[in-house]
Amino acid sequence: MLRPQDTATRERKPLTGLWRFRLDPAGEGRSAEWFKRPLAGAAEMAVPASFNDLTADPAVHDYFGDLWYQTTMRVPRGWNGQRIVLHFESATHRATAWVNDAEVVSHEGGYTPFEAEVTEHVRAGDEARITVLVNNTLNWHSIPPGVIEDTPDGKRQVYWHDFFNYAGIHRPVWLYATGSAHLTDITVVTGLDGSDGTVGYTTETSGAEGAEVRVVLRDAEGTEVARATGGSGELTVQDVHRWAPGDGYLYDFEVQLVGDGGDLLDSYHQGVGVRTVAVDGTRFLINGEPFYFTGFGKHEDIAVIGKGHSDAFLLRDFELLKWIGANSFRTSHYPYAEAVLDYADRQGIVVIDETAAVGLNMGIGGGIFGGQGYTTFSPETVNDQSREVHAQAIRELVARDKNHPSVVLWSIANEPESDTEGAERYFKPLFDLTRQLDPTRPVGFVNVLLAPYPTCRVSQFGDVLMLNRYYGWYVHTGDLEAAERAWEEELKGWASEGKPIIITEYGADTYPGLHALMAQPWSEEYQVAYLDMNHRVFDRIDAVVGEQVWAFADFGTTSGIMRVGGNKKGVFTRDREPKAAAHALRRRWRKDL
Ligand code: BDP
Repeated sequence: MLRPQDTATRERKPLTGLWRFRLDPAGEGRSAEWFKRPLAGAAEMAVPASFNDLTADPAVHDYFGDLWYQTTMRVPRGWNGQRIVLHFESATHRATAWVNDAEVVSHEGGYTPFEAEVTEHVRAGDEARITVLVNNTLNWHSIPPGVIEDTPDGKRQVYWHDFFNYAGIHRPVWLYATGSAHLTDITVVTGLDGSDGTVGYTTETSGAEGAEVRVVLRDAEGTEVARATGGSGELTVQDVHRWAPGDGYLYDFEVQLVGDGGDLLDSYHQGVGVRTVAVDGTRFLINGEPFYFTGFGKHEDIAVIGKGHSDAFLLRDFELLKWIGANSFRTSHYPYAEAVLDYADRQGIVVIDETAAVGLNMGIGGGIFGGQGYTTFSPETVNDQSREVHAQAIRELVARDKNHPSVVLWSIANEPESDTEGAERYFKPLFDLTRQLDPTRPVGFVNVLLAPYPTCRVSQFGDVLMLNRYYGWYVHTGDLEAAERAWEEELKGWASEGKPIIITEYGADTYPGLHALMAQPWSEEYQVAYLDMNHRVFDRIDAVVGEQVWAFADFGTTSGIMRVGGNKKGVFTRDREPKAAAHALRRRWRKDL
Protein backbone atom coordinates (compact mmCIF):
# COMPACT_ATOMS: atom_id res chain seq x y z
CA MET A 1 0.00 0.00 0.00
CA LEU A 2 1.40 3.38 -0.97
CA ARG A 3 0.84 6.37 1.27
CA PRO A 4 -1.31 9.04 -0.45
CA GLN A 5 0.75 11.63 -2.29
CA ASP A 6 0.28 14.57 -4.64
CA THR A 7 2.21 13.88 -7.83
CA ALA A 8 1.89 14.54 -11.54
CA THR A 9 -0.75 11.78 -11.65
CA ARG A 10 -2.16 11.69 -8.12
CA GLU A 11 -4.18 14.09 -5.99
CA ARG A 12 -5.33 13.81 -2.42
CA LYS A 13 -7.76 15.62 -0.19
CA PRO A 14 -7.40 15.51 3.61
CA LEU A 15 -10.54 14.69 5.58
CA THR A 16 -9.32 16.30 8.78
CA GLY A 17 -11.28 18.73 10.92
CA LEU A 18 -14.46 18.32 12.92
CA TRP A 19 -16.49 15.19 12.27
CA ARG A 20 -19.84 14.18 13.76
CA PHE A 21 -19.35 11.80 16.66
CA ARG A 22 -21.48 9.64 18.86
CA LEU A 23 -21.06 6.75 21.27
CA ASP A 24 -23.02 3.56 20.76
CA PRO A 25 -22.97 1.74 24.11
CA ALA A 26 -25.77 -0.62 23.09
CA GLY A 27 -23.95 -1.53 19.85
CA GLU A 28 -27.12 -0.83 17.87
CA GLY A 29 -25.81 1.48 15.14
CA ARG A 30 -24.83 -1.19 12.66
CA SER A 31 -28.19 -2.97 12.60
CA ALA A 32 -30.02 0.38 12.74
CA GLU A 33 -27.90 1.44 9.74
CA TRP A 34 -26.71 4.73 11.20
CA PHE A 35 -24.38 5.08 8.23
CA LYS A 36 -27.39 5.69 5.93
CA ARG A 37 -28.21 9.16 7.27
CA PRO A 38 -26.70 12.02 9.22
CA LEU A 39 -25.74 10.70 12.66
CA ALA A 40 -28.60 11.59 14.99
CA GLY A 41 -27.76 13.18 18.34
CA ALA A 42 -24.13 13.63 17.34
CA ALA A 43 -21.56 15.87 18.99
CA GLU A 44 -18.53 17.07 17.05
CA MET A 45 -15.11 15.49 17.30
CA ALA A 46 -11.66 16.53 16.12
CA VAL A 47 -9.87 14.33 13.59
CA PRO A 48 -7.07 13.55 14.15
CA ALA A 49 -7.22 13.23 17.96
CA SER A 50 -8.04 10.77 20.71
CA PHE A 51 -11.62 11.39 21.75
CA ASN A 52 -10.95 10.68 25.43
CA ASP A 53 -9.66 13.99 26.75
CA LEU A 54 -11.75 16.30 24.56
CA THR A 55 -14.69 15.91 26.88
CA ALA A 56 -15.75 16.99 30.34
CA ASP A 57 -17.74 13.78 30.75
CA PRO A 58 -16.01 10.93 32.64
CA ALA A 59 -18.27 8.43 30.90
CA VAL A 60 -16.85 9.49 27.54
CA HIS A 61 -13.27 9.65 28.83
CA ASP A 62 -13.36 6.03 29.97
CA TYR A 63 -15.74 4.75 27.28
CA PHE A 64 -15.10 1.46 25.56
CA GLY A 65 -17.22 -0.06 22.82
CA ASP A 66 -18.55 1.19 19.49
CA LEU A 67 -18.18 4.83 18.51
CA TRP A 68 -19.27 6.48 15.31
CA TYR A 69 -17.58 9.18 13.26
CA GLN A 70 -19.13 10.79 10.23
CA THR A 71 -18.24 13.54 7.79
CA THR A 72 -19.57 14.83 4.52
CA MET A 73 -17.19 16.01 1.86
CA ARG A 74 -17.31 17.04 -1.76
CA VAL A 75 -15.43 14.87 -4.21
CA PRO A 76 -13.29 17.19 -6.38
CA ARG A 77 -14.90 17.91 -9.72
CA GLY A 78 -11.71 17.11 -11.58
CA TRP A 79 -11.71 13.50 -10.44
CA ASN A 80 -14.16 12.34 -13.07
CA GLY A 81 -12.92 9.08 -14.61
CA GLN A 82 -10.31 8.63 -11.88
CA ARG A 83 -9.89 5.74 -9.50
CA ILE A 84 -10.86 7.09 -6.07
CA VAL A 85 -9.60 5.65 -2.78
CA LEU A 86 -10.49 6.27 0.87
CA HIS A 87 -7.38 5.93 3.05
CA PHE A 88 -7.02 5.88 6.84
CA GLU A 89 -3.55 6.21 8.33
CA SER A 90 -4.99 4.51 11.43
CA ALA A 91 -8.14 4.00 13.52
CA THR A 92 -7.72 2.65 17.04
CA HIS A 93 -8.22 -0.27 17.57
CA ARG A 94 -10.48 -1.42 14.70
CA ALA A 95 -12.87 0.15 12.28
CA THR A 96 -15.44 -0.37 9.55
CA ALA A 97 -16.15 2.39 7.04
CA TRP A 98 -19.06 3.19 4.75
CA VAL A 99 -19.16 5.57 1.84
CA ASN A 100 -22.72 6.72 1.40
CA ASP A 101 -24.69 3.48 1.95
CA ALA A 102 -21.94 1.05 0.96
CA GLU A 103 -19.66 -0.73 3.40
CA VAL A 104 -16.17 -0.43 1.93
CA VAL A 105 -13.56 -1.66 4.40
CA SER A 106 -12.91 -3.18 7.84
CA HIS A 107 -9.58 -3.26 9.61
CA GLU A 108 -8.20 -4.75 12.83
CA GLY A 109 -5.30 -3.05 14.64
CA GLY A 110 -5.01 0.52 15.82
CA TYR A 111 -1.73 1.76 14.35
CA THR A 112 -1.41 0.76 10.70
CA PRO A 113 -3.09 2.12 7.57
CA PHE A 114 -5.93 0.67 5.53
CA GLU A 115 -7.84 1.78 2.47
CA ALA A 116 -10.56 0.89 -0.02
CA GLU A 117 -11.29 1.82 -3.57
CA VAL A 118 -14.59 3.70 -3.57
CA THR A 119 -14.83 4.76 -7.23
CA GLU A 120 -18.20 3.12 -7.76
CA HIS A 121 -19.72 4.69 -4.63
CA VAL A 122 -18.98 8.37 -5.31
CA ARG A 123 -19.30 10.87 -8.16
CA ALA A 124 -16.86 13.64 -8.92
CA GLY A 125 -18.44 16.94 -7.95
CA ASP A 126 -21.02 15.36 -5.63
CA GLU A 127 -21.06 15.16 -1.86
CA ALA A 128 -20.10 11.89 -0.21
CA ARG A 129 -21.00 10.81 3.30
CA ILE A 130 -18.24 8.94 5.07
CA THR A 131 -19.17 7.04 8.22
CA VAL A 132 -16.74 5.12 10.40
CA LEU A 133 -17.57 2.71 13.17
CA VAL A 134 -14.55 2.64 15.47
CA ASN A 135 -14.29 0.12 18.28
CA ASN A 136 -11.72 0.54 21.04
CA THR A 137 -12.20 -2.57 23.15
CA LEU A 138 -9.28 -4.85 23.88
CA ASN A 139 -9.72 -8.59 24.05
CA TRP A 140 -7.63 -11.75 23.95
CA HIS A 141 -7.41 -11.52 20.18
CA SER A 142 -6.42 -7.89 19.90
CA ILE A 143 -2.89 -6.52 19.84
CA PRO A 144 -2.47 -5.21 22.51
CA PRO A 145 -4.67 -7.62 24.48
CA GLY A 146 -7.16 -6.89 27.24
CA VAL A 147 -10.30 -8.32 28.78
CA ILE A 148 -13.69 -6.94 29.72
CA GLU A 149 -14.59 -7.97 33.25
CA ASP A 150 -18.03 -7.99 34.86
CA THR A 151 -18.02 -6.13 38.16
CA PRO A 152 -20.86 -5.18 40.53
CA ASP A 153 -20.63 -1.72 39.01
CA GLY A 154 -20.85 -2.89 35.42
CA LYS A 155 -18.31 -3.87 32.82
CA ARG A 156 -14.70 -2.75 33.09
CA GLN A 157 -12.00 -2.79 30.42
CA VAL A 158 -8.82 -4.30 31.86
CA TYR A 159 -5.45 -4.27 30.07
CA TRP A 160 -1.84 -4.86 31.03
CA HIS A 161 0.08 -2.06 29.40
CA ASP A 162 1.14 1.07 31.22
CA PHE A 163 -0.37 3.80 29.06
CA PHE A 164 -3.90 5.08 28.73
CA ASN A 165 -6.02 3.32 26.13
CA TYR A 166 -6.44 6.42 23.99
CA ALA A 167 -8.57 5.75 20.93
CA GLY A 168 -10.32 7.26 17.97
CA ILE A 169 -9.04 8.45 14.61
CA HIS A 170 -5.49 9.44 15.52
CA ARG A 171 -4.02 10.20 12.12
CA PRO A 172 -5.08 11.84 8.88
CA VAL A 173 -7.78 10.38 6.64
CA TRP A 174 -7.53 10.98 2.90
CA LEU A 175 -9.57 10.68 -0.22
CA TYR A 176 -7.23 10.37 -3.16
CA ALA A 177 -7.30 9.78 -6.87
CA THR A 178 -5.09 7.90 -9.31
CA GLY A 179 -5.55 6.71 -12.86
CA SER A 180 -6.92 3.20 -13.31
CA ALA A 181 -3.44 1.95 -14.21
CA HIS A 182 -1.43 2.64 -11.08
CA LEU A 183 1.44 1.62 -8.86
CA THR A 184 0.43 -0.37 -5.78
CA ASP A 185 3.76 -0.99 -4.03
CA ILE A 186 7.44 -0.09 -4.13
CA THR A 187 10.25 -1.78 -2.21
CA VAL A 188 13.81 -0.52 -2.09
CA VAL A 189 16.84 -2.22 -0.59
CA THR A 190 20.08 -0.32 -0.50
CA GLY A 191 23.70 -1.45 -0.38
CA LEU A 192 27.22 -0.07 -0.35
CA ASP A 193 30.16 -1.04 -2.49
CA GLY A 194 33.18 1.04 -1.59
CA SER A 195 32.26 4.64 -2.33
CA ASP A 196 29.34 3.54 -4.55
CA GLY A 197 25.81 2.80 -3.43
CA THR A 198 23.21 0.45 -4.83
CA VAL A 199 19.45 0.81 -4.84
CA GLY A 200 17.66 -2.44 -5.59
CA TYR A 201 13.96 -2.02 -6.26
CA THR A 202 10.80 -3.92 -7.01
CA THR A 203 7.42 -2.45 -7.95
CA GLU A 204 3.87 -3.71 -8.14
CA THR A 205 1.17 -2.34 -10.38
CA SER A 206 -2.51 -2.81 -11.11
CA GLY A 207 -4.41 -2.40 -14.35
CA ALA A 208 -1.13 -1.67 -16.10
CA GLU A 209 -0.95 -4.33 -18.82
CA GLY A 210 1.30 -3.15 -21.62
CA ALA A 211 2.65 -0.28 -19.54
CA GLU A 212 6.31 0.16 -18.72
CA VAL A 213 7.92 1.02 -15.38
CA ARG A 214 10.66 3.65 -15.51
CA VAL A 215 12.62 4.76 -12.47
CA VAL A 216 14.74 7.84 -11.95
CA LEU A 217 16.96 8.55 -8.97
CA ARG A 218 17.75 12.17 -8.18
CA ASP A 219 19.99 13.60 -5.52
CA ALA A 220 18.87 16.18 -2.98
CA GLU A 221 19.56 18.99 -5.47
CA GLY A 222 17.32 17.34 -8.04
CA THR A 223 20.14 16.19 -10.31
CA GLU A 224 19.54 12.82 -11.93
CA VAL A 225 22.09 10.24 -10.79
CA ALA A 226 20.68 7.01 -12.24
CA ARG A 227 17.75 5.67 -14.21
CA ALA A 228 16.43 2.33 -15.39
CA THR A 229 13.49 0.67 -17.10
CA GLY A 230 11.63 -2.37 -15.80
CA GLY A 231 9.51 -3.33 -12.81
CA SER A 232 12.53 -4.39 -10.79
CA GLY A 233 16.24 -3.87 -10.95
CA GLU A 234 19.22 -2.27 -9.33
CA LEU A 235 20.69 1.20 -9.72
CA THR A 236 24.24 2.16 -8.93
CA VAL A 237 25.09 5.55 -7.47
CA GLN A 238 28.69 6.59 -7.85
CA ASP A 239 30.24 8.42 -4.90
CA VAL A 240 27.03 7.97 -3.00
CA HIS A 241 26.07 10.34 -0.20
CA ARG A 242 25.22 7.81 2.49
CA TRP A 243 22.29 8.11 4.86
CA ALA A 244 23.87 8.00 8.32
CA PRO A 245 22.90 8.79 11.89
CA GLY A 246 22.87 12.58 12.12
CA ASP A 247 22.93 12.93 8.33
CA GLY A 248 19.48 12.20 6.93
CA TYR A 249 20.47 12.50 3.28
CA LEU A 250 17.71 11.30 0.98
CA TYR A 251 17.62 10.66 -2.74
CA ASP A 252 14.33 11.01 -4.56
CA PHE A 253 13.38 7.78 -6.29
CA GLU A 254 10.63 8.45 -8.80
CA VAL A 255 8.73 5.51 -10.19
CA GLN A 256 6.78 6.17 -13.36
CA LEU A 257 4.27 4.03 -15.13
CA VAL A 258 4.31 4.86 -18.82
CA GLY A 259 1.66 3.75 -21.33
CA ASP A 260 2.10 2.39 -24.85
CA GLY A 261 1.97 5.82 -26.41
CA GLY A 262 4.45 7.28 -23.94
CA ASP A 263 1.79 8.90 -21.74
CA LEU A 264 2.48 9.13 -18.01
CA LEU A 265 -0.06 6.88 -16.25
CA ASP A 266 1.30 7.11 -12.72
CA SER A 267 4.15 8.68 -10.82
CA TYR A 268 5.19 8.15 -7.20
CA HIS A 269 8.12 9.58 -5.25
CA GLN A 270 9.91 7.44 -2.67
CA GLY A 271 12.60 8.93 -0.46
CA VAL A 272 15.64 6.67 -0.36
CA GLY A 273 18.47 6.72 2.16
CA VAL A 274 21.39 4.58 1.06
CA ARG A 275 22.73 2.76 4.08
CA THR A 276 23.38 -0.74 5.41
CA VAL A 277 22.57 -2.35 8.74
CA ALA A 278 24.21 -5.46 10.18
CA VAL A 279 24.96 -7.24 13.41
CA ASP A 280 28.49 -8.55 13.82
CA GLY A 281 29.18 -10.34 17.10
CA THR A 282 28.32 -7.85 19.82
CA ARG A 283 28.47 -4.88 17.46
CA PHE A 284 25.55 -3.13 15.77
CA LEU A 285 26.78 -1.75 12.46
CA ILE A 286 25.34 1.05 10.35
CA ASN A 287 27.28 1.47 7.10
CA GLY A 288 29.78 -0.98 8.52
CA GLU A 289 30.58 1.26 11.50
CA PRO A 290 29.74 0.44 15.13
CA PHE A 291 26.70 2.39 16.25
CA TYR A 292 25.86 3.24 19.88
CA PHE A 293 22.18 4.12 20.43
CA THR A 294 21.45 7.09 22.67
CA GLY A 295 17.89 8.21 23.20
CA PHE A 296 14.56 7.14 24.55
CA GLY A 297 11.53 5.00 24.54
CA LYS A 298 8.81 7.44 23.55
CA HIS A 299 5.04 7.58 23.38
CA GLU A 300 2.61 9.28 21.09
CA ASP A 301 1.12 11.21 23.98
CA ILE A 302 0.15 14.86 24.26
CA ALA A 303 -2.13 16.61 26.74
CA VAL A 304 -5.68 17.04 25.43
CA ILE A 305 -5.20 15.34 22.04
CA GLY A 306 -3.85 12.07 23.48
CA LYS A 307 -2.42 9.97 20.68
CA GLY A 308 -3.60 12.32 17.94
CA HIS A 309 -0.77 13.17 15.57
CA SER A 310 0.50 16.76 15.76
CA ASP A 311 3.11 18.09 13.34
CA ALA A 312 3.90 20.84 15.86
CA PHE A 313 4.77 18.37 18.62
CA LEU A 314 6.68 16.24 16.12
CA LEU A 315 9.01 19.18 15.50
CA ARG A 316 9.28 20.06 19.17
CA ASP A 317 10.14 16.47 20.13
CA PHE A 318 12.84 16.18 17.48
CA GLU A 319 14.27 19.55 18.51
CA LEU A 320 14.61 18.13 22.02
CA LEU A 321 16.20 14.93 20.72
CA LYS A 322 18.84 17.03 18.98
CA TRP A 323 19.25 19.39 21.94
CA ILE A 324 19.92 16.50 24.31
CA GLY A 325 22.17 14.56 21.92
CA ALA A 326 19.84 11.60 21.30
CA ASN A 327 20.52 9.78 18.05
CA SER A 328 17.61 7.32 18.26
CA PHE A 329 14.29 6.29 19.79
CA ARG A 330 12.04 3.26 19.96
CA THR A 331 8.42 3.48 18.81
CA SER A 332 7.32 2.07 22.16
CA HIS A 333 4.75 0.51 22.17
CA TYR A 334 3.13 0.62 18.72
CA PRO A 335 3.89 1.84 15.19
CA TYR A 336 3.97 5.66 15.16
CA ALA A 337 2.43 7.95 12.57
CA GLU A 338 4.17 7.76 9.19
CA ALA A 339 4.96 11.47 9.38
CA VAL A 340 7.19 10.67 12.38
CA LEU A 341 9.22 8.12 10.42
CA ASP A 342 9.47 10.40 7.40
CA TYR A 343 10.85 13.09 9.65
CA ALA A 344 13.27 10.67 11.32
CA ASP A 345 14.52 9.76 7.83
CA ARG A 346 15.13 13.41 7.02
CA GLN A 347 16.71 14.20 10.39
CA GLY A 348 18.99 11.16 10.49
CA ILE A 349 17.43 9.85 13.69
CA VAL A 350 17.65 6.07 14.10
CA VAL A 351 14.45 4.16 14.93
CA ILE A 352 13.71 0.84 16.59
CA ASP A 353 10.28 0.06 15.14
CA GLU A 354 7.90 -1.79 17.46
CA THR A 355 4.57 -3.54 16.98
CA ALA A 356 1.64 -2.93 19.32
CA ALA A 357 2.29 -6.26 21.08
CA VAL A 358 2.57 -4.92 24.62
CA GLY A 359 1.03 -6.38 27.76
CA LEU A 360 1.25 -10.05 26.79
CA ASN A 361 2.39 -10.75 30.30
CA MET A 362 0.08 -11.60 33.15
CA GLY A 363 3.08 -11.67 35.51
CA ILE A 364 3.48 -7.91 35.25
CA GLY A 365 -0.12 -7.32 36.20
CA GLY A 366 0.38 -9.51 39.25
CA GLY A 367 3.81 -8.23 40.10
CA ILE A 368 3.67 -4.51 39.53
CA PHE A 369 0.29 -3.11 38.68
CA GLY A 370 -2.03 -5.07 40.97
CA GLY A 371 -3.26 -8.66 41.08
CA GLN A 372 -5.23 -10.44 38.38
CA GLY A 373 -5.55 -14.14 37.76
CA TYR A 374 -4.88 -15.06 34.15
CA THR A 375 -2.37 -17.30 32.41
CA THR A 376 -0.66 -15.49 29.53
CA PHE A 377 -0.47 -18.21 26.89
CA SER A 378 -3.40 -20.66 27.00
CA PRO A 379 -6.29 -21.71 24.75
CA GLU A 380 -8.56 -19.28 26.64
CA THR A 381 -6.21 -16.29 26.71
CA VAL A 382 -3.36 -15.39 24.31
CA ASN A 383 -3.69 -18.29 21.84
CA ASP A 384 -3.18 -19.29 18.21
CA GLN A 385 -5.79 -16.82 17.06
CA SER A 386 -4.02 -14.02 18.95
CA ARG A 387 -0.77 -15.06 17.33
CA GLU A 388 -2.33 -14.77 13.88
CA VAL A 389 -3.46 -11.22 14.74
CA HIS A 390 0.08 -10.53 15.98
CA ALA A 391 1.51 -11.98 12.74
CA GLN A 392 -0.76 -9.74 10.70
CA ALA A 393 0.39 -6.74 12.77
CA ILE A 394 4.00 -7.63 11.89
CA ARG A 395 3.12 -8.00 8.19
CA GLU A 396 1.45 -4.60 8.16
CA LEU A 397 4.30 -2.94 10.05
CA VAL A 398 6.98 -4.27 7.70
CA ALA A 399 4.87 -3.46 4.64
CA ARG A 400 4.40 0.10 5.85
CA ASP A 401 7.91 0.87 7.09
CA LYS A 402 10.25 -1.28 4.98
CA ASN A 403 11.55 1.67 2.95
CA HIS A 404 12.52 3.92 5.87
CA PRO A 405 16.30 4.20 6.22
CA SER A 406 15.78 5.38 9.82
CA VAL A 407 14.31 1.99 10.77
CA VAL A 408 17.24 -0.29 11.62
CA LEU A 409 15.67 -2.92 13.88
CA TRP A 410 12.25 -4.55 14.33
CA SER A 411 10.93 -5.06 17.84
CA ILE A 412 8.12 -7.59 17.61
CA ALA A 413 6.92 -7.26 21.22
CA ASN A 414 7.50 -5.34 24.44
CA GLU A 415 7.96 -7.26 27.70
CA PRO A 416 5.90 -10.34 26.89
CA GLU A 417 6.10 -13.38 29.15
CA SER A 418 9.26 -15.01 27.85
CA ASP A 419 10.41 -17.59 30.40
CA THR A 420 7.90 -20.37 29.59
CA GLU A 421 7.52 -23.07 26.97
CA GLY A 422 4.28 -21.41 25.86
CA ALA A 423 6.19 -18.21 25.13
CA GLU A 424 8.87 -20.05 23.18
CA ARG A 425 6.22 -21.77 21.05
CA TYR A 426 4.32 -18.55 20.51
CA PHE A 427 7.29 -16.47 19.44
CA LYS A 428 9.43 -18.76 17.29
CA PRO A 429 7.14 -18.52 14.22
CA LEU A 430 6.83 -14.75 14.63
CA PHE A 431 10.61 -14.30 14.45
CA ASP A 432 10.70 -16.57 11.38
CA LEU A 433 7.93 -14.56 9.76
CA THR A 434 9.64 -11.21 10.39
CA ARG A 435 12.91 -12.42 8.87
CA GLN A 436 11.08 -13.82 5.88
CA LEU A 437 9.28 -10.49 5.37
CA ASP A 438 12.49 -8.47 5.73
CA PRO A 439 15.81 -10.28 5.46
CA THR A 440 17.67 -6.94 5.57
CA ARG A 441 17.10 -5.83 9.17
CA PRO A 442 17.86 -7.46 12.51
CA VAL A 443 14.91 -8.63 14.60
CA GLY A 444 14.43 -8.62 18.34
CA PHE A 445 11.95 -8.30 21.16
CA VAL A 446 12.13 -6.46 24.45
CA ASN A 447 12.85 -8.59 27.51
CA VAL A 448 11.28 -7.80 30.91
CA LEU A 449 12.92 -7.87 34.33
CA LEU A 450 10.69 -10.84 35.25
CA ALA A 451 12.68 -13.02 32.81
CA PRO A 452 16.26 -12.17 33.85
CA TYR A 453 19.37 -13.90 32.56
CA PRO A 454 19.42 -16.92 32.12
CA THR A 455 15.69 -17.68 32.37
CA CYS A 456 14.49 -16.13 29.10
CA ARG A 457 13.49 -18.66 26.42
CA VAL A 458 12.72 -16.17 23.66
CA SER A 459 15.90 -14.09 23.43
CA GLN A 460 17.61 -17.03 21.66
CA PHE A 461 15.61 -16.02 18.55
CA GLY A 462 16.72 -12.38 18.49
CA ASP A 463 19.68 -10.90 16.62
CA VAL A 464 19.95 -8.25 19.30
CA LEU A 465 19.13 -8.35 23.03
CA MET A 466 16.83 -5.55 24.13
CA LEU A 467 16.48 -5.24 27.90
CA ASN A 468 14.17 -3.13 30.06
CA ARG A 469 15.58 -2.93 33.58
CA TYR A 470 14.67 -0.95 36.66
CA TYR A 471 17.39 -1.77 39.19
CA GLY A 472 17.16 1.05 41.70
CA TRP A 473 13.49 1.65 40.94
CA TYR A 474 11.21 -1.40 41.01
CA VAL A 475 13.95 -3.48 42.66
CA HIS A 476 16.47 -2.17 45.21
CA THR A 477 14.32 0.96 45.33
CA GLY A 478 16.38 3.86 46.61
CA ASP A 479 19.48 1.68 47.13
CA LEU A 480 21.69 2.47 44.17
CA GLU A 481 24.68 0.55 45.52
CA ALA A 482 22.79 -2.72 45.70
CA ALA A 483 21.17 -1.90 42.39
CA GLU A 484 24.53 -1.31 40.70
CA ARG A 485 25.90 -4.64 41.91
CA ALA A 486 22.84 -6.66 40.90
CA TRP A 487 22.50 -4.95 37.54
CA GLU A 488 26.12 -5.47 36.57
CA GLU A 489 25.96 -9.11 37.55
CA GLU A 490 22.89 -9.72 35.38
CA LEU A 491 24.28 -7.75 32.47
CA LYS A 492 27.51 -9.76 32.50
CA GLY A 493 25.37 -12.86 32.07
CA TRP A 494 23.63 -11.40 29.03
CA ALA A 495 26.98 -10.23 27.61
CA SER A 496 28.14 -13.84 27.57
CA GLU A 497 25.53 -14.56 24.85
CA GLY A 498 27.71 -12.76 22.31
CA LYS A 499 24.97 -10.51 20.92
CA PRO A 500 24.70 -6.71 20.99
CA ILE A 501 22.71 -5.46 23.98
CA ILE A 502 20.52 -2.36 23.82
CA ILE A 503 19.10 -1.17 27.11
CA THR A 504 15.68 -0.18 25.80
CA GLU A 505 14.33 1.03 29.15
CA TYR A 506 15.82 2.25 32.39
CA GLY A 507 14.19 5.02 34.33
CA ALA A 508 12.85 6.42 37.56
CA ASP A 509 9.61 8.29 38.18
CA THR A 510 10.38 11.88 39.00
CA TYR A 511 8.00 14.57 40.12
CA PRO A 512 9.22 17.77 38.46
CA GLY A 513 10.19 20.33 41.07
CA LEU A 514 10.63 17.80 43.87
CA HIS A 515 14.14 18.14 45.28
CA ALA A 516 15.96 16.07 47.92
CA LEU A 517 19.53 16.46 49.06
CA MET A 518 19.63 12.76 49.93
CA ALA A 519 18.51 11.79 46.43
CA GLN A 520 15.28 10.06 47.36
CA PRO A 521 13.08 8.31 44.83
CA TRP A 522 10.74 10.69 42.97
CA SER A 523 13.15 13.62 43.36
CA GLU A 524 14.98 15.19 40.43
CA GLU A 525 18.27 14.41 42.16
CA TYR A 526 17.40 10.72 42.36
CA GLN A 527 16.60 10.50 38.64
CA VAL A 528 20.04 11.94 37.89
CA ALA A 529 21.81 9.62 40.36
CA TYR A 530 19.85 6.64 39.04
CA LEU A 531 20.87 7.39 35.44
CA ASP A 532 24.51 7.93 36.50
CA MET A 533 24.54 4.53 38.18
CA ASN A 534 23.15 2.88 35.05
CA HIS A 535 25.73 4.60 32.87
CA ARG A 536 28.58 3.40 35.07
CA VAL A 537 27.34 -0.16 34.56
CA PHE A 538 26.86 0.21 30.78
CA ASP A 539 30.32 1.70 30.37
CA ARG A 540 31.88 -1.39 31.95
CA ILE A 541 30.18 -3.87 29.56
CA ASP A 542 31.43 -3.86 25.97
CA ALA A 543 28.40 -5.69 24.59
CA VAL A 544 26.14 -2.78 25.54
CA VAL A 545 25.61 -0.85 22.32
CA GLY A 546 22.80 1.41 23.33
CA GLU A 547 20.97 3.24 26.08
CA GLN A 548 17.41 4.45 25.67
CA VAL A 549 16.01 6.02 28.80
CA TRP A 550 12.43 5.41 29.81
CA ALA A 551 10.88 7.73 28.96
CA PHE A 552 11.24 10.74 26.70
CA ALA A 553 8.36 12.61 28.35
CA ASP A 554 5.80 12.01 31.10
CA PHE A 555 2.67 10.38 29.71
CA GLY A 556 -0.93 9.48 30.49
CA THR A 557 -1.75 6.16 32.13
CA THR A 558 -4.66 4.57 33.95
CA SER A 559 -4.84 5.68 37.55
CA GLY A 560 -3.04 3.69 40.25
CA ILE A 561 -1.05 4.02 43.41
CA MET A 562 2.19 4.00 41.43
CA ARG A 563 1.18 6.78 39.08
CA VAL A 564 0.95 10.46 39.98
CA GLY A 565 -0.99 12.15 37.21
CA GLY A 566 0.43 9.59 34.80
CA ASN A 567 3.83 7.95 34.44
CA LYS A 568 6.48 10.43 35.55
CA LYS A 569 9.61 8.71 34.25
CA GLY A 570 9.90 11.37 31.58
CA VAL A 571 13.19 13.19 31.21
CA PHE A 572 10.91 15.95 29.92
CA THR A 573 7.55 16.82 31.41
CA ARG A 574 4.42 16.10 29.46
CA ASP A 575 4.57 19.63 28.05
CA ARG A 576 8.18 19.01 27.03
CA GLU A 577 10.13 21.03 29.59
CA PRO A 578 13.41 19.54 30.89
CA LYS A 579 13.85 17.94 34.31
CA ALA A 580 17.34 18.01 35.84
CA ALA A 581 18.01 14.62 34.23
CA ALA A 582 17.68 16.19 30.79
CA HIS A 583 20.67 18.41 31.48
CA ALA A 584 22.65 15.46 32.88
CA LEU A 585 21.92 13.34 29.80
CA ARG A 586 22.86 16.24 27.55
CA ARG A 587 26.25 16.43 29.23
CA ARG A 588 26.79 12.70 28.59
CA TRP A 589 25.42 12.50 25.07
CA ARG A 590 26.43 15.79 23.45
CA LYS A 591 30.05 15.08 22.56
CA ASP A 592 30.24 18.45 20.80
CA LEU A 593 29.69 20.61 23.89
C1 BDP B 1 7.90 -1.21 31.48
C2 BDP B 1 7.07 -0.96 30.25
C3 BDP B 1 6.64 0.49 30.09
C4 BDP B 1 6.28 1.07 31.42
C5 BDP B 1 7.52 1.06 32.31
C6 BDP B 1 7.26 1.66 33.69
O1 BDP B 1 7.68 -1.42 29.07
O2 BDP B 1 5.57 0.56 29.17
O3 BDP B 1 5.71 2.34 31.34
O4 BDP B 1 7.96 -0.26 32.48
O5 BDP B 1 6.91 0.92 34.59
O6 BDP B 1 7.33 -2.27 32.14
O7 BDP B 1 7.37 2.88 33.82
